[in-house]
Amino acid sequence: MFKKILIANRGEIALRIQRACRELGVKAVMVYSEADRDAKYVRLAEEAVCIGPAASNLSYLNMPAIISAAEVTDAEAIHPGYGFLSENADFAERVEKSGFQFIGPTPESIRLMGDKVSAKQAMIRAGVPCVPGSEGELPDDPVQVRRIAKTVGYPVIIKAAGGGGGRGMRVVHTEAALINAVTMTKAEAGAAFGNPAVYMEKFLQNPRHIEIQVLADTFKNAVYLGERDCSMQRRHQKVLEEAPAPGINRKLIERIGERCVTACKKMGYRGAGTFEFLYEAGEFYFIEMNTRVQVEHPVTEMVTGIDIVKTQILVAAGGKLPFTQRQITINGHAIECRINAEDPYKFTPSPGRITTWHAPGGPGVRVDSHIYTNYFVPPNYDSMIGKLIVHGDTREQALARMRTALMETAVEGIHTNIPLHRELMVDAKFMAGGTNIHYLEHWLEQHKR
Ligand code: MV4
Repeated sequence: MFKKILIANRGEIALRIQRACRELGVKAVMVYSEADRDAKYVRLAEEAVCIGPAASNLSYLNMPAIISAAEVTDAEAIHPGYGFLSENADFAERVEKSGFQFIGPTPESIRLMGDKVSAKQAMIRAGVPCVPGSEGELPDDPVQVRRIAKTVGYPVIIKAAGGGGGRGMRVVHTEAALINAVTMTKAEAGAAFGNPAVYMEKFLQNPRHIEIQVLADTFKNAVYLGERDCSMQRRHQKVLEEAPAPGINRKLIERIGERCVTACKKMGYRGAGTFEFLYEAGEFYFIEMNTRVQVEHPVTEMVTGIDIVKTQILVAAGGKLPFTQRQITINGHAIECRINAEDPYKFTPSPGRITTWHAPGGPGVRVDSHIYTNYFVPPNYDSMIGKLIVHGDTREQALARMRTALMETAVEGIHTNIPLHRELMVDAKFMAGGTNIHYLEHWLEQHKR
């Protein structure tokens, strides 16, 4: 095991990784920006290095500053968390060229999955079901593009190879609108991602967003830890997640999970990863793979009892996965509500000083947050200030526990989206389970105030 690792992130995930380090007996070096110097996890750390001013591009995205911090503190490995540099293949490469272990997959895996066209091709080769569409990048010839769209069938969606997470895509309903949409998406993709390549898929109208968590070691062992339902989202920002996904056939999930495992083994995948699928009419369609630990990893931890962050560190240190697929079982149900510093209905950010913080508790309640009374939420970063996770024997019990936990939670001094979560937990359609990716946006439209 490593003696010391550097945590190249901030906020709740920095604290989450620090906790995993303590359990493993690994020393953690925290890096922080000037805006985060008072953070509790920085104060609690044995070592902390300021890497620059508040602006992310000068601190948490500053590769030389982070690598220098690892050098001066004699850390052996770097955990990137999520966001920031976590899926930057060049960073992973620079970390390893500087003699540190990157706690994540190889730069090659990150690059392969970062290009959504090569990712899809790798999945097709591994037998992972994908959305029907162009096999690879769209050609320049408009005649061929029209022919592909005709075969796929309208509506289609044009997506940038360099995009992902909802960036660089366009839905096309008619042949008349096709070529212009392709031209526009290519131009935007070239400007935004430095890669004008686009591909085409059948546009699924009412899917759910279901993702499969995997873990792999460097000895060709890989497992899947079941699925998460992340359909409750607004503008590609997940609002809450749960595991397992309500109403989906377990045998089908097992078959898809096995394909994900096969894909991991084929590409020599290492560490934690997530296969994102759209699920519609009883079928799974791969869309993207995330090569990092995700915000919503706790719901999987709660239903499997597996510590994903500890396992990331273990396999990065050259350890074997400490469990086999047969030993992994899904127990009960977990729900996570993301707590954001924002207006609950207008969604405008609400940074500032937290004057009161009362955390909930009781059986099956977990709080992943770095906040405290008198904490100042800086305006420079994402508005998520923590996550409230509950576990129950059944979905109904988890819902009941979440309602109680949300009732007990008090945040004063800033606005949060807790009132929105309180309403969603008593919404009849959400309570029934299985709402699709459009449900929350429609709900918000109807509950305008
Ligand atoms: C799609 C789709 C429908 N059909 N692809 C958006 C984020 C990116 N990861 C992929 N996205 C979508 N791809 C096909 N072929 C609908 C979406 C989509 C979506 C997907 C997951 C979660 C929320 C979403 C919200 C709008 C659109």
